[in-house]
Amino acid sequence: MAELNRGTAERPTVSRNPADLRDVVTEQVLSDADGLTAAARAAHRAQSAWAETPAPLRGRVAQNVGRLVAENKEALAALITREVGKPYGEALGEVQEVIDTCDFFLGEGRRLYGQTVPSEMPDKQLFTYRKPLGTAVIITAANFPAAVPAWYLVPALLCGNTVVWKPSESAMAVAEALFRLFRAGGVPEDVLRLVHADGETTYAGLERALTEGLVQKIGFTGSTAAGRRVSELAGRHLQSPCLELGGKNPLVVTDDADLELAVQGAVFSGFATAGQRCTSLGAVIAHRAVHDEFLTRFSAAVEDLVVGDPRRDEIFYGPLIGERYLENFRGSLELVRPHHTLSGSTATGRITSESPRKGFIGDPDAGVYAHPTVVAGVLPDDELYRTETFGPLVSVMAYDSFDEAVALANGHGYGLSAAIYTRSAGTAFSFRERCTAGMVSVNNSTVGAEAHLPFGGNGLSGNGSRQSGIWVLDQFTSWQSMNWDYAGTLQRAQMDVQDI
Ligand code: UN1
Repeated sequence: MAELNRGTAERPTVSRNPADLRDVVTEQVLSDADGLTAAARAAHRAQSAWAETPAPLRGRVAQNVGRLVAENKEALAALITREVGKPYGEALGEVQEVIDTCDFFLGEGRRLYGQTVPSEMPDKQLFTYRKPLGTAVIITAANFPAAVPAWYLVPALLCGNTVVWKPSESAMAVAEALFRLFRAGGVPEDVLRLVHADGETTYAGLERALTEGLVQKIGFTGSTAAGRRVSELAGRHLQSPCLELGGKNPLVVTDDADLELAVQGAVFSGFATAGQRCTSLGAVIAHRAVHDEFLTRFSAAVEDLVVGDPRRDEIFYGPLIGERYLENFRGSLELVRPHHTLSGSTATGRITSESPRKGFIGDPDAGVYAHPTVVAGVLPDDELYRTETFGPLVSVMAYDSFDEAVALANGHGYGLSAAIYTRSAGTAFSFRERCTAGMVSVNNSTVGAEAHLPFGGNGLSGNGSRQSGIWVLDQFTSWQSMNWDYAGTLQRAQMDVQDI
């Protein structure tokens, strides 16, 4: 991997408002590889003092951060809307998710429980302790520029790790704002370092930092391809990263489903955040008996969606995060085949004044807006079936037997989120059991996971690591056991155990 050693020089870069590309939201200097390694070195040096800070005090820092984020909720949400085009209502929800994460972990500072464990022998005590790992490098994406970083940062810091955070270049202003709130909440300098860098520089700086023993954990949210590289890099240093990658999340509609509810769930799953969630709906898998009716109602609901200026309450979704995301969406449209029925989109996928959309609010030419698209007639051999589209595009497929529905729900290789709409409890439980996704919803959308449940996927969606809730503690601590023998004579495990 020769390119890993390249590392470009420091240079300024801007992030733009995707609803108005003339609006420069922030200009920041991108670090070179040495800058990232230096940040890891500083964080590494600060780690033992932070680990010695009593955990309840680290919990209080989480409490402070949560309070400050709550006090700045509207401003932070408005910045998310401006920088990544997320509708303001959704952006408020995202900031709430940061607050919820702080709420959850502030109490954990007073727990971080270990265990007392019975011994095979008398006069001997066994204990377990959670130990921080050291320094974590956290690399995050632009679609959830505040909530997903908080999922990593809050527990990593609470557990006594120091952190270098490398946010997306499309969300640098939100990162700066959130970073300032962490610092104001009492996170000392060097305990949390913020570094802006491009992808190649990040790999190069990270590889050096790993080689120097400065980094003990990588947390990565982004594409499966990039996650694979991160994983290979970490693996060479015998580390297992926390990965949150792509999805091709299915939504099964059975023949006994409440079709209206299923339509609402599919619309929200597929088109909220313009389909740019890792949990966004990839394909509806509808029983053939209800397929046509579902498709008619779903297409009509999608046709009625209002797209436009993300600051306006009336819109369902705003622009894509940036121009690169529109390019990616156009690539997805190239996967449409003659046997598919395409509705909604145009050849370019882009909403402009020349390729308008009824109900559009705002200036379509100023921003990067994409048409909502439904592709019917998708078959398991189609590339579209197994490709994450990360934009407002939903495939619709038909199934005949439950076995076939399960096979289609699992067969693309991703395993993040899945939903089933059914009135039968047995069908729902059986789907849960046979589905390989890390998260399953019944009569609810594939998106919208709550901040205190384990979040994460399997297969192409990740390596089984989980974020959120209590489970994330296992990502940022390792278990240390202690045995304490007070017999006064040598007691040999296995050998001196009395039989009964
Ligand atoms: C993501 O898309 O990376 O479940 C995270 C949800 C949100 C988080 C999504 N709570 O939709």
